[in-house]
Amino acid sequence: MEASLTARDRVGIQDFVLLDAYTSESAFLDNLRKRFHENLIYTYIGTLLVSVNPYKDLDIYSKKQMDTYMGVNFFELPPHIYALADNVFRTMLSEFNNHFILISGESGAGKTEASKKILQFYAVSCPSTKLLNNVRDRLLLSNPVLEAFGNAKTLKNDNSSRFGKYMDIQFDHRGGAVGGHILSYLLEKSRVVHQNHGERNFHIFYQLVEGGEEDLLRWLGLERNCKNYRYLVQGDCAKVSSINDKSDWKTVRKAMSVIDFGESDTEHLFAIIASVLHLGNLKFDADARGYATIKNNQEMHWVSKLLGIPNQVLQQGLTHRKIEAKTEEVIPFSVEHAVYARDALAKAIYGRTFNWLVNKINESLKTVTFFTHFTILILLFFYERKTHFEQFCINYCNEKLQQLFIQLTLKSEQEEYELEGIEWEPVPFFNNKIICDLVEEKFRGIISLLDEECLRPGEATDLTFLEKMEEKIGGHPHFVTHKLADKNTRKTLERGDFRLLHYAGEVTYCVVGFLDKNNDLLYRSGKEVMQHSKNVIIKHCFPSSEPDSKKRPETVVTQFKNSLVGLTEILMSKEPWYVRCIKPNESKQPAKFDDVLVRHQVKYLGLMEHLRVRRAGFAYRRKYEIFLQRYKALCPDTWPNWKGTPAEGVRCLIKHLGYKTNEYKLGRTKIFIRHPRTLFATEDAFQVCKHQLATRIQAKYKGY
Ligand code: AOV
Repeated sequence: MEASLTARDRVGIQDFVLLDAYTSESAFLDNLRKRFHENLIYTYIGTLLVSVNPYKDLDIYSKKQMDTYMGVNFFELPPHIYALADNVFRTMLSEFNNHFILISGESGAGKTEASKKILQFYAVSCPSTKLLNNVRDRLLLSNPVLEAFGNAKTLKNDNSSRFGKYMDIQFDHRGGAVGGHILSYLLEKSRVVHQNHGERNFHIFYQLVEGGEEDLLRWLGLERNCKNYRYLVQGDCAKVSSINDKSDWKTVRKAMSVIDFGESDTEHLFAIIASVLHLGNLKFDADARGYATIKNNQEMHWVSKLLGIPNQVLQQGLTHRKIEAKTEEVIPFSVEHAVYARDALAKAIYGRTFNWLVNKINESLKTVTFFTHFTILILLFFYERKTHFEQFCINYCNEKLQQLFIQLTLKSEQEEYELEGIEWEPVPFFNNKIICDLVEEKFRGIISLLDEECLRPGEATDLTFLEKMEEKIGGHPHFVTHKLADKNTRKTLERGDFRLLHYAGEVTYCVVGFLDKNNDLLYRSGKEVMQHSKNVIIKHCFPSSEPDSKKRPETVVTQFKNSLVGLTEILMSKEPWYVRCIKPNESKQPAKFDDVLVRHQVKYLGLMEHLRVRRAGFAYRRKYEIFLQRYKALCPDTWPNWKGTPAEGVRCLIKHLGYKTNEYKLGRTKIFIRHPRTLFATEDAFQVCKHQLATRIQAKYKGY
């Protein structure tokens, strides 16, 4: 609780629930800005933590700070990520139930940092034994490895996670970490073969080329110059001032050895990474009939050597495809097709190797027994003005999680009221089911329509998909295209665009690439070629028992939808905690608070909605003993010691303070206060009283 009115004016209020004009977005923003300028980057909405990226190192993450937050009541200290971490941990231990922490926010807002802070806090606060320390080290060290393979420099963030992940940590009954599990989803594979200007490929490629030992590079046929590799230079920024690839390489190698990567695994893994670079340099010529032939045999030699696939087999696979007819036919590729197949193969190899890597880490984190666990869930979040297929998937995911979040929050509020024997007052809120249905409904949702189009190869195109949507869902209030729009809206849409009105605002999607990315086609012959590999990882990633491609594999969006359904089911069974990260400006600068940018995030993170739900009815609630302990000095009957029950003490106290009957309710274990001003008046009186007491004590002992 802030010390006095003036302090409250200066540093704002540490819990938005206590904001007087709580429904106004401007008041919300004012409070956030005020605190940000005082380096107070954390603010609560009840138990939800809002965090604004300071873009500078603050002295708030020391061991001393961790100790301060350990075992202390949530609201007694200034808001902090440690307070949240500690509270989850203690609730888990006392109630023996499972929890999840959902961290969301746009790229560069501080999600990854927040998750690392939570892990570091547990590393220090959990009980330690040799075995537990082992698990803890592995949990911490899996991070640099995952980041090397799954993160990249983007325009928004020099170390941006290009995959979604959730991490499960398992504890024994005393709270020792006994194991973990990581699940990754939707790695942005397209980055392997293409990067926008100012962006890079995944870190590991640069680390290997810059930091790899001489012997290793010679064995992999690589030169120490990123500029020589087509897959590394499309963004024209192989070198980044904030990144030291050489020393990162050392960190990653060391981490890999701790988490059980043997010599052979490591060799095979780097052979794959190098083979992707060589693959990217493959060029094709057209022969007399216009068919593709490989131009640079040297590169071909390296790919073949590193993947352990006979040169002939590989060449055939890269320039021809098998088609399914009565007799198996092989048709040669045009140069354009061959380039497409080469890139598809590079993406598939990298994507599957990444999954292998995650599994490998999981093996090293496996436990035999565990009692309780919680999940730290980090959501991938892209927000760009005009977005593509991947963002469509992500935004759909956000939409689903918003739905889950409203359900869970309302549910827990309602349960608390019932538990306390207080009448529940219904809360009006925006139900985003209508948008979820628009995307996922069977037969007529966008996903169904997209999958349907993907079943018509050769006939369907991105544009026929757009037309199909116009025909089937054209009348939907949350969907619009250039053709359907009114005159004004039309100006803001191009012909190949469609726009969805998400709960968080409008997003325009460019339809180009939807079919292709959803199919994620890897020509059958490409897959078969990989099955010849002697590289153990590739062998594992492309098993020969893979369902025949005659049977259609699930499309990307359907796989994603199914994993999301699984995820929501898991989350429904756990207790939720939220961290919402906000990016204060686009230029990664400290002390710069861009109102428009922040306002926008407050909106699409659903913060006002959350506040409304959380504020429904009563802004403040506290256990009787805690409330009495703090304010008992304000009433002569409760000071210095109250002999009765805490509930009776509070009753006596508020009678003395003159609380109006419609201002509060008394539940079974807690007092509920409707308006913050009531509480503030009490708090201010307490501050005055405390001051008077201190003066009196000082005066009394002056002569001693
Ligand atoms: P993200 O996880 O939300 O983006 P990060 O956690 O990587 O964002 O944060 C981006 C950068 O902001 C970090 O590299 C730090 O420099 C800085 N930063 C974030 N949080 C803090 C903090 N609490 N204190 C100091 N600096 C911070 V992405 O992975 O792109 O969605 O995919």
